[in-house]
Amino acid sequence: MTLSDTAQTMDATTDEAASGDLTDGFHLIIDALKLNDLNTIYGVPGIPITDFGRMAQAEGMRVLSFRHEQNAGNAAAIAGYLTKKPGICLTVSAPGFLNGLTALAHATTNCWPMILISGSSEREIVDLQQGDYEEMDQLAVAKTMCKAAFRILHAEDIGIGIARAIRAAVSGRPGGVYLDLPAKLFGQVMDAEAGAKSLVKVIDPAPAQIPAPDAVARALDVIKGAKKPLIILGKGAAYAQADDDIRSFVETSGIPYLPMSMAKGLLPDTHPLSAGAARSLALKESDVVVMIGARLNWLLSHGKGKQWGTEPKKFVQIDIEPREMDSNVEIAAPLVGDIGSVVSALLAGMGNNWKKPSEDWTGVIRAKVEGNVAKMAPRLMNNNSPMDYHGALGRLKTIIKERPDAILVNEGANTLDFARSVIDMSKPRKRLDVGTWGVMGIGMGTAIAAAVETGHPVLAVEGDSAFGFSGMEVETICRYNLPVCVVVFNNNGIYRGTDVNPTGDADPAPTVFVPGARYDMMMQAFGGVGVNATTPDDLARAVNEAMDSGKPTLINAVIDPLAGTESGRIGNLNPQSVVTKK
Ligand code: OXT
Ligand code: ADP
Ligand code: MG
Repeated sequence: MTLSDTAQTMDATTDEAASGDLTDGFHLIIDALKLNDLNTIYGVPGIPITDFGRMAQAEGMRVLSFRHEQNAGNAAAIAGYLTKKPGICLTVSAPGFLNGLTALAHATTNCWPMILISGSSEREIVDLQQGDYEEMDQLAVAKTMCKAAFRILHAEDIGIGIARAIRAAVSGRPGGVYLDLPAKLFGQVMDAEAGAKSLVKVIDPAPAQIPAPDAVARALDVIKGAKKPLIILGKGAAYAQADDDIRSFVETSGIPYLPMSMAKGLLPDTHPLSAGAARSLALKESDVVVMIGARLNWLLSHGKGKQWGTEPKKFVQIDIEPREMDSNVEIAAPLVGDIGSVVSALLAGMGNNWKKPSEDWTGVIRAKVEGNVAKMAPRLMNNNSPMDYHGALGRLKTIIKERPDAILVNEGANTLDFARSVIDMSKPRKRLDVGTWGVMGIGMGTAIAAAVETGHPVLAVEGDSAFGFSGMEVETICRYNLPVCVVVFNNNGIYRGTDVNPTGDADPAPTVFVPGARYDMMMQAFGGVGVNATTPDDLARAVNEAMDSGKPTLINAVIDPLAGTESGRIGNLNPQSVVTKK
């Protein structure tokens, strides 16, 4: 079908719909999304959803086309995190669906609301496995990867189907939902008035979940009994958008807090109660730990072992998901409910005369924080060329401090781990990174959605390997003229760019890339600004210029290939054997 044929079909469809007589699947889906205030679609066009995308744009939705579905999916996932509404990703059947599925699983793993909508091929042919175009039983495949999966077969079910997908994504523990839309559904026609009546506006999609009063009293008792309490804030706390109550809880309780990576900025990292720069000490020495929207998974060594020291621990855990309790260790005081309701109930129960922890504890944490910060400070001032991580990140730390509304996207190994501890965040939900899976490839999709959803400038700090997973989306950034500045920390490889092939063959070692690559030229190819920076001062100048102008920019930051370490801070997770020869 040519473009003009398509336009004619669209006109005909629009005319009929406008006449008040008939509507169709295309329009019912658009109307159902808009009715529920879902106005942005991230996706990749193709059979059978090309016209749907065109019509959605014509009907006033923002439709952002990507170069690969995984990046569109990552955009939708982070849109869900930032807005508490499901981010929408739209793909074609089989391969497009599978490309989007990684992101759907990523959203589910991180507890972010997202809906992956994929067109699918003829049910009759797919189910008999007769070899249709892009044949796949997508619903069956998706079911294992997300929170819920639905298929809509009839136009009159579109309203209820989309309502069900929205509620499944955002209620309780948020997550990813798959919605299967067979090609035939789009063209199905029904009476327009009946169609309008069939749409559902979801009422109170994520109802408050009030904690039981005895659970609140139990938790306060446990906290009162602590000598060395610690609060751990996770990205669930950031997602909940209960920022004022969380800050009041920390300050009223006087308890030091440790932010997990994406919870940085919920309170400013420079807050006197932040234990971020005394992480090891705080985990080891604490006796009562209050978890708020964080899981005791690998990122917290499952709540046990060397990292947690020998001091006996009691855990208080606030989470909307009851099954999270006792997942790794015993939880002495489970508080099941939404973070906003639970924290305000705790605050009410604490009253005005709450006894703060003694200076013996908070003073030790404070001293460690100040010591670690002072130790790092001189390293951040260096102007070495080639750059090391500290010299480069020291400049970016200042830039983010001066621009507290900017959003920092961050992925890589060393690039991720150094940036997390060097760059202070001062506002909630401004640091977006690899999340629970430590997945590479979130960079450009995340940067695009952050710019689109918030309108704020975005600084994406990317390892050269990490960037490669979504690098083609710089064209998307240019196409939509988004205020995104990408800094590629180019150390010629994964972790370090110095490995050699021990056999002496011509093939390079598996972790090594083309040395001296010029990623800045990729941005120039699409009309954006590209800069090659070899000193921290050059880097600072180029980033400031990009953040001021809002022009799509990519800075190739030349980093010493020797500067990093294997796997950054998590090298201990690499399997070892006494037999292995390196
Ligand atoms: O208290 P102590 O003394 O312990 O000190 C701590 C803090 O107190 C202190 N600190 C501070 N000091 C001073 N000042 C300040 N402000 C301050 N703040 C903190 O610093 C230390 C460290 O603090 P931190 O970081 O909070 O603590 P710690 O102990 O590190 O915390 C533990 C963790 C586990 C919570 C933390 O490390 C963490 O969150 N880690 C996340 C790790 C992660 O997710 N990594 C990404 C995955 S790595 C690997 O898998 C990669 N791959 C494989 C691959 C992946 N992932 N995905 C896919 C789809 N395919 C393949 C690949 C390919 S990484 C990678 C590419 C890598 O190459 P790149 O080129 O992209 O990147 P480069 O490495 O740069 O080359
Ligand atoms: P981090 O990686 O920062 O430690 P996790 O992703 O492991 O954080 O944990 C987030 C937790 O927050 C999940 O267990 C999730 O169920 C929970 N959560 C998400 N939103 C809410 C909410 N509104 N109220 C309570 N808990 C929530
Ligand atoms: Mg690298």
